[in-house]
Amino acid sequence: MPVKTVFETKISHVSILDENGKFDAKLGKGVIPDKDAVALYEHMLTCRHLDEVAFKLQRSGRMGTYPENRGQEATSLGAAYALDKKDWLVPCYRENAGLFWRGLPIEMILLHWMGDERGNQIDNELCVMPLAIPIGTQMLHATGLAWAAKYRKEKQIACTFFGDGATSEGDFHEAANFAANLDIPVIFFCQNNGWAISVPSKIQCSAPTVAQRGLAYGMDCVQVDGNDIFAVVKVTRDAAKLAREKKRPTFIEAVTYRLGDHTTADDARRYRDEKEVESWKKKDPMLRLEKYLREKKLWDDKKHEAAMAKAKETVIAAVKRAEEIADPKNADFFNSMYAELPADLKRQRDTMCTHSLGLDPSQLEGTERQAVNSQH
Ligand SMILES: Cc1ncc(C[n+]2csc(CCOP(=O)(O)OP(=O)(O)O)c2C)c(N)n1
Ligand SMILES: [Mg+2]
Repeated sequence: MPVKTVFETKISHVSILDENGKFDAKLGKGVIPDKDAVALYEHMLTCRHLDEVAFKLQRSGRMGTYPENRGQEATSLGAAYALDKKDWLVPCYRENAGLFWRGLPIEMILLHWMGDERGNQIDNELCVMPLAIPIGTQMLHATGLAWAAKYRKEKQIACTFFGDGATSEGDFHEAANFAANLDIPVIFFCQNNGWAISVPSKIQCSAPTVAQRGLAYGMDCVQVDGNDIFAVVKVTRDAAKLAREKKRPTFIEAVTYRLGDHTTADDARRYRDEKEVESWKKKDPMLRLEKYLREKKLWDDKKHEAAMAKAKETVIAAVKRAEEIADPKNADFFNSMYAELPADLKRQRDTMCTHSLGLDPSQLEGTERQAVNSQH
């Protein structure tokens, strides 16, 4: 019995606007109309300015940890632009551009990183899930949301964002297996930014592409230049069509780079070569889009100045709104946890006697409890 090949495959890499500003007219035809390209660039300017401001807020003690998005703006933005307003966006924590495009108010993200849970209480109409800090959990949530939509015979699909590192989590493999085998209309959008904090993606995944991790589960897989918003829009549209019409999941690997530190709690100079960062600065998604717009006479210095002024105004106003919201009460963190609070937690809330405040509620009895009650 001769040895025969039972399976062979290839992974396509899609690029339309390359790092030198060269545009593939055939592949890129009609992907983003001029007016929208300008709006998307203006949006990126605001997001990048927010990064600068958030960094300063953290350094001056006005915000907790913050993860810069710098360099990755084209990924979530391209995807959010390509999807329908009713499709679920299920993020991790570096998708500001896509979430704001959908309509999430900037102050919600600021509140989140200021440690205020109300930043996660997102208007249901936006179809945006709260940021997921535990790596990988959101892929299961997205699969469940898309499964529910299919069950209800709705057109809605889900798109979940995660990093290269997250594809090593069990949650990814469970979600991918479930989605592929049960025909679930979900897009797995991986942002391969080269690093999972200090772990390079080459160590994280020894296969030549991260995309092929999805292949193992039998779903369509594609790699895209994640710093090329045209290509991101195209592959997301294709994936959305497949999800809507055939109820099939797609794995998109968007190759990008985080130009900043992992978060404000990190110093990337300790583990990565400055030369690598410099080489990626040349591939910045904003640089090439700006070049494209200028060549088409859709952008000039005057427009840039006006857009920057507007971006600054927008960000300052959002910071003001976030900082003006009164601090939450201690008891509030019990309120959004359960539909009906269990008796022991209710007792903790009502007496404000909790382990997290350094008080042991089990030690609290009779008159002592009344004393604590009267203090609050
Ligand atoms: C379950 C879990 N394990 C570990 C961490 C700590 N942690 C935070 S970010 C991160 C790296 C994630 O890398 P990647 O998925 O590539 O995302 P990136 O930040 O590069 O976008 C880790 C290990 C966490 N938040 N959750
Ligand atoms: Mg990463």
